[in-house]
Amino acid sequence: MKLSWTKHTLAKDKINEFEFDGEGWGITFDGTELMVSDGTSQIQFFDPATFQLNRVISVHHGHRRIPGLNELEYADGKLYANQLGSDYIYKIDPRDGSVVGLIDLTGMWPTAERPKEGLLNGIAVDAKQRKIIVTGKYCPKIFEVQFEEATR
Ligand SMILES: [Ca+2]
Repeated sequence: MKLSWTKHTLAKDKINEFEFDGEGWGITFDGTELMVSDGTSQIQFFDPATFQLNRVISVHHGHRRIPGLNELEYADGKLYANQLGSDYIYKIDPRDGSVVGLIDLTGMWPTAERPKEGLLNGIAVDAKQRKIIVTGKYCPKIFEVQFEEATR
């Protein structure tokens, strides 16, 4: 898997690239490290300047690992990840991989309205506004989900 990116979303010149073993499913940035998912329960943390693998966490709730982690978003000290095959978004402590919250979107986009390949794998988090914006593959809608709880 080769990742490359541009300095700005509108820029055309690639500024860097690196290769790593495995698959790249989701990526986000906490201001210090790049966090990359590969469809398992693991999240890899890379230094964005050297692309050195700093550490790996295994996302878990108690003793149970959470597989299928896909799209990632970082906000307000927490990592958010949707899980392939469910309508869950896990809220994760990126320090140790422990699950600290679950956003259950079951029923928001009813199965009967979905194409076979449809899944909720597009997320953006606005922790300050306590909102999550969700869409997905073949999803004709964008949902705005308001948290009731604080995100801390
Ligand atoms: Ca996103």
